[in-house]
Amino acid sequence: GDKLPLVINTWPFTNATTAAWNAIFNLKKSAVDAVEIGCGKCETDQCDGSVGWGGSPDEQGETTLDAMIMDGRTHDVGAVGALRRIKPAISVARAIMEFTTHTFLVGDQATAFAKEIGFTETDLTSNISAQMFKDWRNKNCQPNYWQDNVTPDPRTSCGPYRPIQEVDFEHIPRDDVVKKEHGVRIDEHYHDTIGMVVIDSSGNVASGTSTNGLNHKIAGRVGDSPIIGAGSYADNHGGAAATGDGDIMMRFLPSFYAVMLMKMGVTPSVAAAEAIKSIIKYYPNFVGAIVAANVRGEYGAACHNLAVFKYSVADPELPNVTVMNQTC
Ligand code: SD4
Repeated sequence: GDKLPLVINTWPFTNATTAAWNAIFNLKKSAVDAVEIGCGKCETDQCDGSVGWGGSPDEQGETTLDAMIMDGRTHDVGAVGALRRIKPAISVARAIMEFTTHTFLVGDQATAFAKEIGFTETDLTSNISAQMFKDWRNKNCQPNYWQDNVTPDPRTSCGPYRPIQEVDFEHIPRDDVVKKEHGVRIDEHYHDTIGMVVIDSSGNVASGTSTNGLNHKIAGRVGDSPIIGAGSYADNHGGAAATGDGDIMMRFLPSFYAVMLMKMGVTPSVAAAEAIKSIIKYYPNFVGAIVAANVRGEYGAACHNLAVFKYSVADPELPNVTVMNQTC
């Protein structure tokens, strides 16, 4: 049967899948439009608190956003990292792609660009992120400066903070350096980052990601999600998108690798598995997952250190937007 168009995205973010499917299938919009609409839906819904505003405060309490969008037909890309005070990160990424000759803008200057072209500046803090920040400070800051009336200096008073999950210290090269660890919190209950691939009925591929990154990251930290070939990648053979510990994943460009494997004729499932394998060879404790799809409309996923990785698919052969369970 007809396997295209196709929408596939990380996690059971089915509202996002539905929005992208409606765009590509019913409204006959482009694959790039569908990715923007799908990821944008997650930003508005604040999917699991890990996409969009009001989640994952950094160690100074601020939520910042990472996003990218890629048109596999032209290899045109727009990406934004550590975006501050602007909510629709995927649309800012799209605007960078459409309205500039640049590829990747970061931080305050990305905000300035977004404002210049009409996006509204707004606080990204929610009651939830404010509380998360407060709880984290209460647990980790020595001394308890805001209660003890000590000079507030979160940079020196709060670190190094504790990992939520044990990390692989084998790979830290120098004993005399204490690495600041972020809390890797990805599991079935913390579905982090939307990564989406959309393929239209003519085989045009687009991909994108949107996330607020990791809880209590050092301010200025940019994850894998906006990095081309890490967070996602698309060309005229297929597309892939990743979720998980971005500080590790970005060292391997897993989305690029999966797409290159598909280009050489490897199935999406095997390509995804190989991309994950390339990471765990070096980082066996890595937590993450990847989805992949080719222009024939075949798709697959792979994951590591998750009980099960759920992802969402819509295509003409499935009756509805469907949540798939990938075991690791
Ligand atoms: C990041 N990959 O910023 C994202 C977040 C994520 O599970 O997917 N966490 O590292």
